Amino acid sequence: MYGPNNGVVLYHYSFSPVARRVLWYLSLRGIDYAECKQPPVLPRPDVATLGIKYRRIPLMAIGRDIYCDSRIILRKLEALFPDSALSASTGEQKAVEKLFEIWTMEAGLFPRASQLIPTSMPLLNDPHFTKDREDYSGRSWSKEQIEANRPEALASIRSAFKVLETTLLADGRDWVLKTDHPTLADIEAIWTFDWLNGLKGALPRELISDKKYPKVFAWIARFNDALKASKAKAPKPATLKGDVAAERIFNASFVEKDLAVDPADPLGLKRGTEVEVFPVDSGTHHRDQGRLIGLTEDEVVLGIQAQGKELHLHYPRTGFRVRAVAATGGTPSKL
Ligand SMILES: N[C@@H](CCC(=O)N[C@@H](CS)C(=O)NCC(=O)O)C(=O)O
Repeated sequence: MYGPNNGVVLYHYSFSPVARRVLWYLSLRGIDYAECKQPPVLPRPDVATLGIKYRRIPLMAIGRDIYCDSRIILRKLEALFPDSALSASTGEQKAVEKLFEIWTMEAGLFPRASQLIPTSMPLLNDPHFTKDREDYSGRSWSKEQIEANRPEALASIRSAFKVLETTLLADGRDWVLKTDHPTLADIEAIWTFDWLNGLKGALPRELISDKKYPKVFAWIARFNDALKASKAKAPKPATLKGDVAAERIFNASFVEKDLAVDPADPLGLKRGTEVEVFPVDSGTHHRDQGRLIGLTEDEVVLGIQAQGKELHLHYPRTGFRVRAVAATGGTPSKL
């Protein structure tokens, strides 16, 4: 479907906890895909060659449509590969899945967790890395600052462990929606906890361990076992160099053909208007500019030109700002 390896090219690096959300999804579904491995810091010429300024990881192409942000990537994989999708079925379950997404991303659990990266980690001793992350996050990555943030971050993360232990997982269920297999709701819920558990030195075990939160730790272990089993069965991804990936994308067809700009959208933007789109939480200085071709309750789509061809860039609505290029003079309010 949609071309070789299903037309899917995932741009990522393996230690990105956000990219793992997508890797896990692809494994659990057994979807064949290609990957284009990226360095953990800028520059990323493979992405620049596509004319994309958005700097975060992961990015995913399906055909000639490119999805920026793991939240929209997961939603689109569910919609474009609907057989045996991992999504919840009832309204109540869908609400749980969505609230986990909001809790971990927008409500700040992951940014809190990233304040627990141990200062002994080699990357935090690499000025190239810390400078890059200061550009990305807009905050200081000095060791002093990280140490100063740690107690509050730890309090916040410990309380998140307690929430899971004492609510959904309290009745001993295997998966958060009481299913017989992990679903997208488990992915939405688990990734920050799993990342911290695997990050040596992030969690002081006298405070946060399988003794204190046995159900959460058992769930993490169960999830990793399920992943291992599904990975063994899933097709092995094709690894593409940047030029091959770009050629594949430029030669593909658009998988989404019915794009429209909602005439009742509160921003009042018209189809074809030149706009810029950028995230407001991190990586905010890296802004794409192009023609507005889609705007709905939950998605923004830009048409951009690169190497003489058109690409469609899709972003979630939440956490992103879209505004007409001519009207960028004013100071936008903070979301
Ligand atoms: N809301 C975004 C968050 C993406 C994000 O924070 N990605 C991190 C990697 S885990 C990143 O891009 N860090 C800076 C970089 O790699 O350039 C998403 O869901 O994709």
